[in-house]
Amino acid sequence: MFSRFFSRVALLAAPFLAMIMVGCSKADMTVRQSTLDPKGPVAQVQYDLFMKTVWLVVILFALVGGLLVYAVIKFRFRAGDENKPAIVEDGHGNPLIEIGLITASIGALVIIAIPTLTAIWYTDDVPAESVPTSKLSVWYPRVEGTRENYAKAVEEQVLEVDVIGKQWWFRFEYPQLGLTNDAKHSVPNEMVIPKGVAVRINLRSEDVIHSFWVPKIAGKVDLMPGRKNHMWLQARETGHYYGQCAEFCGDSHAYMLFRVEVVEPAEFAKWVQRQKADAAPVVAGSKADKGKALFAAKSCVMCHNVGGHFGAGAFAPDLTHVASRKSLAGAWMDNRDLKEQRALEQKTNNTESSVAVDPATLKANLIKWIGSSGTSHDANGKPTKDVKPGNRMHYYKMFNVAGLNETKQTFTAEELDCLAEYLLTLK
Ligand code: HEC
Ligand SMILES: [Cu+2]
Repeated sequence: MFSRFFSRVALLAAPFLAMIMVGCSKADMTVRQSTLDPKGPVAQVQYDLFMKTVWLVVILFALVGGLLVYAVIKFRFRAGDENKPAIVEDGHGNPLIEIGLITASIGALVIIAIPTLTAIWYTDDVPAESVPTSKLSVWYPRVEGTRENYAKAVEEQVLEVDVIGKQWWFRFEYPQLGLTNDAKHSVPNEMVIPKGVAVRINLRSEDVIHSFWVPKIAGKVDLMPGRKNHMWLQARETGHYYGQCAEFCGDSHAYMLFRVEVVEPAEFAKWVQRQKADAAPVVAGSKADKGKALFAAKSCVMCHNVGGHFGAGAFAPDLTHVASRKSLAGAWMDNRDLKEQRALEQKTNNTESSVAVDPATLKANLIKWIGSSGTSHDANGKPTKDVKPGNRMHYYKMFNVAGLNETKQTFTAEELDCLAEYLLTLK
């Protein structure tokens, strides 16, 4: 009766188990955020540690489970056992076995501790702004390869990126390159880094605690208000990587994403030049020109910077190059043609390959984003769903700024069209 029950359960469970196992499959490279597909030394070290621990635990499980099964079978109840005493008299046991088990347990812990500590130190060994060569770690190279490579990387190549967490988007600044919010050149949502270069990341928050995590490259370290945290990362291959805030931070935490674009060093240099350039003038009398006027009239300038056009806003994402980015609104909205993107991913069998921005999708996203508001109501009087609940753009009330409330949901379709046309010129 029992065995029939169990075999039924097993029969039912098998397909589910198989499905779960498919989720673990390393062969499916189309998983966008996977710690099992490391693409940089920090993620690699963490992955290696994970695998070492898993194998040790599998061996222990087989050993202990095997002994248990052996004991159950060997000492099972047999015919004729009725006359034996039900409970075996308590004895002290075997001191040799006891000491042996304790020693083996300590041994297993030590075996796990060595790679764990090594990995922690490695992950934690953030390159300083300028480290004297004598202080470099000798026994674990930061850069894959030789110690010389490591020394060279630290001396010549360390790129510094400040990551600032906001509810609910990330801002990236490159202090060495003059791309900062103070200089009116900061980069929201998408961190661009050169391939193979060690990147020192300084983490700050302007409101609550957030956490920085790019599963395929590195993570995760918290961004704390009133404190600077540090981490480092390096990417082995060029591509488009998916990141996410990994610490609950309020309404739209689940929509607080970001991207890391890893490019060839030469392309990175070009990118930096483009970021430093101001927006081009718009054609007088065009839709974009009308949009630009609306940008000032509808208070957008209060919060947003557009280099060369408007320079007051420092609170919200810098829009000087908004049309060149593949994502919007904390990377929650994707500006690529997603059908094309999916096809490319399937063809190349990885999610790091990326198609370019699709202007039509970008325009639709802009209109949807600017036009939506959590305080709008549908025909039945129910609040409409916002693109990002609680976001700091549509819920102006938070700032107690007189007059800002009135700019809510008062866009005509034509106004939205003009605003979008204007933003599309900001490449
Ligand atoms: C009260 C400040 C504020 C005002 C006013 C404001 N925004 Fe925003 N805007 C934000 C914030 C904050 C975000 C980021 C929201 C998020 O991702 O959570 C944002 C995001 C955006 C984005 C997406 C940018 C990106 O790269 O992700 C666009 C485009 C944008 N706003 C356009 C506008 C336009 C057009 C106006 C005027 C109609 C406007 N904003 C007015 C605060 C403001
Ligand atoms: Cu968060």
